[in-house]
Amino acid sequence: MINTIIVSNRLPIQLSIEDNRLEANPSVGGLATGLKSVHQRGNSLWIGWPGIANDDIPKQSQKKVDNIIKNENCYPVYLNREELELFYDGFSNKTIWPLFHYFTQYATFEKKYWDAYTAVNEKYAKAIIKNIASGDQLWIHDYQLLLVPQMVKEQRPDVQIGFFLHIPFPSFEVFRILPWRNEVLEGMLGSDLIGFHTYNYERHFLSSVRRLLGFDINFNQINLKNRIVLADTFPMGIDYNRFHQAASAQQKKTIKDKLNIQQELNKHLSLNPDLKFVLSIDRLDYTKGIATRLNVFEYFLDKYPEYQEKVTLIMLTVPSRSDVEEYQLMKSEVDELVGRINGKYSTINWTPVWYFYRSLPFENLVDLYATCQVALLTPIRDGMNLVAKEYIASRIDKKGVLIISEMAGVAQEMSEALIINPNNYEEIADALNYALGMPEDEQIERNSIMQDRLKRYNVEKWSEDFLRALVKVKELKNKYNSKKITPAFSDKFLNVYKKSKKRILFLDYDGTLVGFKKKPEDAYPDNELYSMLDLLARDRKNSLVLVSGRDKETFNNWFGNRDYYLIAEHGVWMKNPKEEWQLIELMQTEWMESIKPIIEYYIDRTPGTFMEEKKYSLVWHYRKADPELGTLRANELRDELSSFIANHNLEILEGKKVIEVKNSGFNKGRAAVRLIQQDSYDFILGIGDDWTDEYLFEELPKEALTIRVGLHNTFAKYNFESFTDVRDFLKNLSKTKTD
Ligand code: GDG
Repeated sequence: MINTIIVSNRLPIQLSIEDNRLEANPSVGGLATGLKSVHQRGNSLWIGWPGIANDDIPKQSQKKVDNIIKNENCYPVYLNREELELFYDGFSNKTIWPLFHYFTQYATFEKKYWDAYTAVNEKYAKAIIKNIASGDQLWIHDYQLLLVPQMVKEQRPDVQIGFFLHIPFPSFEVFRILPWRNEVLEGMLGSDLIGFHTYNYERHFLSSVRRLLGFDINFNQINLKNRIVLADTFPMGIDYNRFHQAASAQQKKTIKDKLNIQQELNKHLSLNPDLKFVLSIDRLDYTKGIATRLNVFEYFLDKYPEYQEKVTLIMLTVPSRSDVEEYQLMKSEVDELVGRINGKYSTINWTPVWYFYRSLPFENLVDLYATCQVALLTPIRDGMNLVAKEYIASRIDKKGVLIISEMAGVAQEMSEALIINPNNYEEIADALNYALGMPEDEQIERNSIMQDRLKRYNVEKWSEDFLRALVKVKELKNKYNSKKITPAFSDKFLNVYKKSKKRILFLDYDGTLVGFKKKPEDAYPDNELYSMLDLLARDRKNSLVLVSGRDKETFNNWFGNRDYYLIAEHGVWMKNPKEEWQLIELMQTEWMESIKPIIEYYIDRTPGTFMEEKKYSLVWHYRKADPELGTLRANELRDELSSFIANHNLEILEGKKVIEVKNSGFNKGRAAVRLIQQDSYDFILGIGDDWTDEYLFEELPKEALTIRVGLHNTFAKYNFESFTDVRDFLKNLSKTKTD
């Protein structure tokens, strides 16, 4: 049975010591509530911090604490006060949280916070290693644990690791501010699957990976040297039935059984039947836009005075991070604003804002959701915002209006809500006015669509989807791994090589024998490579062929005096050892004058790109360009060229960060076949790294040993991870004493 190990900063139970008594309560918050259902399904262990500093746990209570945690199928990571201050209040909440929510002015960058963050992430990784068994699935959550995936992967490469980020991933321009940006990305890339609430967060993440670490990205697949990581979007759902059924049960209660808050609300409604309630619920956090919301409410009462004495804003604000200075300042600001608005407008029968600064039991929350005609949720930034979903789920009669900020992830899914810009007073005031007057059938129509979706894509479905995708990544990995050359395979090939009598070795150059450099001319051969190739070429049983798209002049400078066969410009030119170059394909060149201006136009518009003019082809290089602009322009250029090439017997080759236009009908494969036909060989090897080498793999006879460098879909039979593997392999071949 596959076990799922959930890891989050906090456990779903929150321990505290009240009057010397140990209390255990369920944790509040989106993540804890959301994942509870996954955890309750069984076969799951939850690793996290139990909510109390270990210096505060009395010695005599330790056993009891351990037992409570164990009974909940949890495993504790105990943290002391200092760790909590530096790791949690510090790096997590004073660095990552503000930065990822675009509040750069609040982000602090302190080395001591970073060091503590790294050390505490190590602690979590250790706890995971201790508990994990082969075949288990690991699901790590959120911004406090960004380094854990890599820490675990290094020790347990066999374990499938999923990571989900519950907050936004900011745009590259904001993320790059972080001094430890590369370490954070590398930490996350220890995962096999990385999930985000919205496509925008995923896009920003991929863009940072591309720009900062330079990995190749194919759609949402990141090709690391030896692994593949997938990034994907999984908008988190809620436990729809729990809210819907609770709301329905509350509604059925007799008046005297109803909870106190509900009785109070009902009392007000009976005294003032026209009174409408607008609800807002959030943790007290600067990202939630609470002060702005109050200011807008004041503006609304001025702009639409007819609503005075008719609308009350019920504001439930849950205390949060009250040790952090920004939060204390915000609390004072909100207190003051509520006081000012109530002071300005209150009448004997009406208070404009009811302000609760505490957390309420679940049933009260549901009562508020079910009773308030409007939910006004205006975060400045919010990863998702589950309150919006919970509000809609709790509307038994399908009435009620949701006003939601476009800056919350949830707005991407709930397009039937009234969507506002949280900084636009006018728009919010007007939306509130519209919501309060919205005809009931319109409310029902909007909410029915949203309810259906929430019911379908609930939290269970969300977690199933994520975990299923994690299994899929494993299948993808297996597909690539099955082609990976293991030491045992390598020995087998060496043996065949040793026994063979006549061999031909086709080796691509760039990316296969040497790594990529920003300027193509810098990727020249080193002495080690020369000696190895010389050794191979000296063996009288070998024909060593370097086959490349490179221009003939460069190839001649580097290898012209060696005893190698050379194929240049994708098979236009060929040179036998000690002979002159021969043109093996007759080529037209008139087309070049028409293509050059097109490429030049792209060079002017794309900084960092340049043209390489070969005798029979033109190449546009964009390796040094901004990666996203480069890819975009490459697509545009390809489109623009396609209409031209069709009429001129030309073709476009797309290599690694290059677009090459050449005459059609010749390629590396054809050139190779020409050589093979001249003799009979009992060992044929072809190694290449990009798709122009696919011609070679396709054309070589079936019995050939074909190897592609990097993890790609390929005609080749095997894979090497990088050019260093090719070198190791060839080194072994070159040292093999043959009979
Ligand atoms: C992060 C992201 C993302 C609130 N007050 C009370 C209470 N709650 C519950 C709500 C809801 C949860 O807390 C709040 O969920 P949010 O989605 O607003 O956000 P966060 O917990 O801050 O967390 C956020 C989320 O992760 C999930 O990925 O949506 O963007 O910041 O479930 O019901 N529950 C009770 N009493 C309260 O007073 N019982």
